Amino acid sequence: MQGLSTQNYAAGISIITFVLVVTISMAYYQFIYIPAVNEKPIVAAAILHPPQTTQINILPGSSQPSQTKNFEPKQISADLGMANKVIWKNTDSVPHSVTSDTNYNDPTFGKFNSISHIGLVPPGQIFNFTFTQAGEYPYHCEPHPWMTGKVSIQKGKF
Ligand SMILES: [Cu+2]
Repeated sequence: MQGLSTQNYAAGISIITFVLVVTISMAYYQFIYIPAVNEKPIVAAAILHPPQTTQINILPGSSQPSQTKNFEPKQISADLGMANKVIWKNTDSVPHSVTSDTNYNDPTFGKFNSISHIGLVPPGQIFNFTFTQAGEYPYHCEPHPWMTGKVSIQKGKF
């Protein structure tokens, strides 16, 4: 009798342990794993890696307030899935930033601010940012706030 009761006890513990493990696994999957996977939006490949890019040059002499031509072109427009990846090339001899006026945060690529990614853009270097949502994105240079520009992203076929 003693042996049987110990066996029943062990079987009971095993079943309870099994049920607990299954419950915890399911809870983890449903409440932790799935929300974490869904946190970043699913974005079309053409938007993440558009076939073309849009280039903006930071012109020599941009750090002079008297010079009105700095980000060139000052305003650009591009379609999602076409050329929504924008590249700023610093052709000046001093560092500049590309900083959102509105502190815009792209759901996939994060802050629209070169300082958050690479810091100031050194002379001869580039900063690129891929916009995954249609909208108007005014920006400026942090050390030289008279330097301003605007990116407009259109929905295109998306
Ligand atoms: Cu600047």
